[in-house]
Amino acid sequence: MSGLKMPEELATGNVAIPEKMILATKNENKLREMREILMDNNIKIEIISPEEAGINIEIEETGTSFMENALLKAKALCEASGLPAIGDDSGLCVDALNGAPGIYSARYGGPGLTDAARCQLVLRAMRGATSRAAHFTCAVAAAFPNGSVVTAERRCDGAIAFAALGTGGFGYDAIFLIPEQGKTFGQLSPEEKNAISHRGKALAAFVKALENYLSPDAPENQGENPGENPDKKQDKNQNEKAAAGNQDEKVLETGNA
Ligand code: ITT
Repeated sequence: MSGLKMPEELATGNVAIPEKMILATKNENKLREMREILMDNNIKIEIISPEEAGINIEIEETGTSFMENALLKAKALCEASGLPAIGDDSGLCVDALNGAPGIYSARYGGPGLTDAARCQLVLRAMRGATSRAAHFTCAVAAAFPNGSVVTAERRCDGAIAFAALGTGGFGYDAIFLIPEQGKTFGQLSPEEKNAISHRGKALAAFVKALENYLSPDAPENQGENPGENPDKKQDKNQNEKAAAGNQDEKVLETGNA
């Protein structure tokens, strides 16, 4: 991957290259993983937390999908700070639990539970289940002060282990098994996890979409795989309207792997 050009190297037609972007999260683990992954992708934009930017707002996750929530977070923080902002919404979806905990992953079992207690709740709920298939999903969205958004969403397929294993990572990592490796996310090093995780894949796609958006060389700001996603047609229309001076939101990449 080529990496984003540094601000001084890049003159773009429609938007200033951000030197800093705020990541709309209060989850330190996410912030750390995001920074690691963006660094691996050669991103030259400094990622700061709301706290580091002196902003303290509560953003209600009222969306009905990961992407809706990622956009809510990014837009609210962009509005509050006046800076380009990134939102991430992610979670564990278990087939035998009809997709739960899903978008409620952070709140599964109620507030105040530890990650370990939430893992035990999932393990208990899975007793007698015939399928242990599960996936993590990560939706990432950037919102810019000019109203544009750039998005990407990816998933990582795996299975729910029969017991919590490993101490790495956070959240449900200890019970999320990668069958090909015979290890849970909790047993992988950060580099091993990032290489295959939902967040690693979503951020790699997000970086490409961001490069498209920020690069004057890109012939069309359509994101990757234009035409492969049913949403793309709509995206293209929105981009065309935006190019024609329409103030509508400009959506540059969507889609699931
Ligand atoms: P912010 O909203 O402040 O970003 P959060 O932890 O509430 O922090 P989410 O609403 O996106 O974030 O909830 C994500 C939850 O899903 C997270 O708290 C974990 O329980 C779980 N999760 C997401 N990604 C994970 C990962 O890579 N490994 C393990 N669990 C993960």
